Amino acid sequence: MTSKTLIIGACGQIGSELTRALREIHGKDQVIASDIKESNPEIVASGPFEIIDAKDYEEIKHCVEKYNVKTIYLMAALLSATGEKYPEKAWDLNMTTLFNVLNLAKNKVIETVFWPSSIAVFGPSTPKSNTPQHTIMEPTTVYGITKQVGERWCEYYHKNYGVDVRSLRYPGIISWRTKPGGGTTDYAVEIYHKAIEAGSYTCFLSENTSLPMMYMDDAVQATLQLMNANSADLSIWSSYNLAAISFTPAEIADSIKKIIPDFKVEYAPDFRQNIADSWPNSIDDSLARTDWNWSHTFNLDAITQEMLQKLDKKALI
Ligand code: AKB
Repeated sequence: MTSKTLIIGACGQIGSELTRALREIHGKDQVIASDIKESNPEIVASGPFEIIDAKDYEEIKHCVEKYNVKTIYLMAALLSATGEKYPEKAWDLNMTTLFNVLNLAKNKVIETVFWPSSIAVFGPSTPKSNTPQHTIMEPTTVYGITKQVGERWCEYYHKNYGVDVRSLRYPGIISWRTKPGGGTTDYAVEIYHKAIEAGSYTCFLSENTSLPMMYMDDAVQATLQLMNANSADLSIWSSYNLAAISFTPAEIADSIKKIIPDFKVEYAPDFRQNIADSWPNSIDDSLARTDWNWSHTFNLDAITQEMLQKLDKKALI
């Protein structure tokens, strides 16, 4: 039996796209999708799917043994905004699932792990522009704390137990197929949906809040590139800085207005403004670019064109 890949959190925004991409590359039966419930009918129908509570080590192990899984992508997490509403739940989910997967690798049940980190590892004392890989990290959100601590554990498991765990500090990810849930950068997806559905949007961040962002196709590409890289070429075993573009809500609105001239945006910042203000506005990802040849493709106008075109088609189906 050939070795397989398991995606935990396969119904979510990034997990669903990774499942789709990996199934296209390796064949649908090579990639096992799993989640706590069947919330993405397309993913459930497009190959093997298992309900797994990733907080339960034995449940993951059972699935791994059933399918001969050697690689796990752990994409389940509570994000920054939801994490602030349920701090203990965020800590429990984000850390327990990470330990379960790291321990499966430590115990040689699996060989390789991908675990996403985030720009949320940074905080108000971090240099805001062109934020370096190694810098002050004092995150103020529970989500950011779990990502920062998780990075330390990834590096610890690599150095002390030889675990091959790879990670990226994702910026805000923009995609049309599956909506994000519970993040601070979600506005940059919502705005496209509302532009098509209503011609107007009330943004929960202020107009000049600049944040690092990336189109989903670039994020999937980066993830697969890192996972395919030769381990000898990797200099970071905590999590790589990763960047594409940065923009503000006003800039994304202007980009949309080039295609929908009557589009209207209002600004009503809420608790997520504080979170956004604590994060960098641009990221230095030169190590990713030199270690494994990362480069992004999509700029803001290219993202806007794709998003509006795809969402418009989706609305018509
Ligand atoms: C969030 O906004 O919480 C996430 C992230 C930047 O990790 N999209």
